Amino acid sequence: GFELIAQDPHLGPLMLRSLERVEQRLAEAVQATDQLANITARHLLDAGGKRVRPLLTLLAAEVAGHVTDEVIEAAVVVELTHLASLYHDDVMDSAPMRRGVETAHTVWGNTVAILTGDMIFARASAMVSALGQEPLMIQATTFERLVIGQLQETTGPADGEDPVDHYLRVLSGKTGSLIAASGQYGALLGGAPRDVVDLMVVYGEKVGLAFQLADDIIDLTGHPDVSGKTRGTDLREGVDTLPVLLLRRDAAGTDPAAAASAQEVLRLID
Ligand code: GRG
Repeated sequence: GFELIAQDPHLGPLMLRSLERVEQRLAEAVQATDQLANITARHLLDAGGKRVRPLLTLLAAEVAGHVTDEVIEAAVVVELTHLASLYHDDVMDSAPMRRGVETAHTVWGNTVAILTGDMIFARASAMVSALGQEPLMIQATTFERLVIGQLQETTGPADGEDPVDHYLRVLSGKTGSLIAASGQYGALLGGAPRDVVDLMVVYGEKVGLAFQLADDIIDLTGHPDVSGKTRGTDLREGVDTLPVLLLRRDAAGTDPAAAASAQEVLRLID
């Protein structure tokens, strides 16, 4: 996908230029008055990341109309929100590595990591408030959905709920919501008609699903040198991602060959 966009004679240079502006604004946005916060907030930002969400905001804006200064600000808001959630997520998952570096809580402890996430989230809120009432509402809804998705992952399926349905519900909250918001901001601020802005929610959910599936498979099979993360964090934390849930379903199913091979893999995992 990235390569296709980069090769496009109009979109390629425009996206590269716009992403450079986003990067510049991100660096400014994490500057803090406190000496330690200044270091901890840059820690994960400087470590890399694909910037998928800002790219989606920029693309949605360009398709809808134009990449304006407000669109750049919104692209910064989605990456800041993502960044804040990563600081918190790594504490909750006790993850040792992210983006190829030690996680903030490993270096400075849980309290500093959580407060760093809070500060970055506050910066995102301040920036989005300058974009108007509707972006503010999108931000509030997205934050709530992120938090609820994360909470539901912790609490597990409701009574009688199919584990795969629960997985998809969690995923929609913790990954789909922000990807959907990234498209919504871009379409809205780029000048798209209402139905296109609303369609971004549907689109974001689908991209979020594809994205999280890839992330889950990387957790199982990815090489740390490529993914920047240690392998098997979900398994160690007892989080059953979709590949494992489908194995469990096969293992208990009626097809003997599928059940036997699923049971064999599960023996290695459990
Ligand atoms: C403080 C905003 C805030 C939220 C608190 C912790 C939490 C609630 C939500 C967790 C949401 C979360 C971290 C979901 C995982 C999403 C995911 C697929 C992350 C990986 O995204 P990539 O691949 O990472 O885009 P890079 O490093 O490339 O940016």
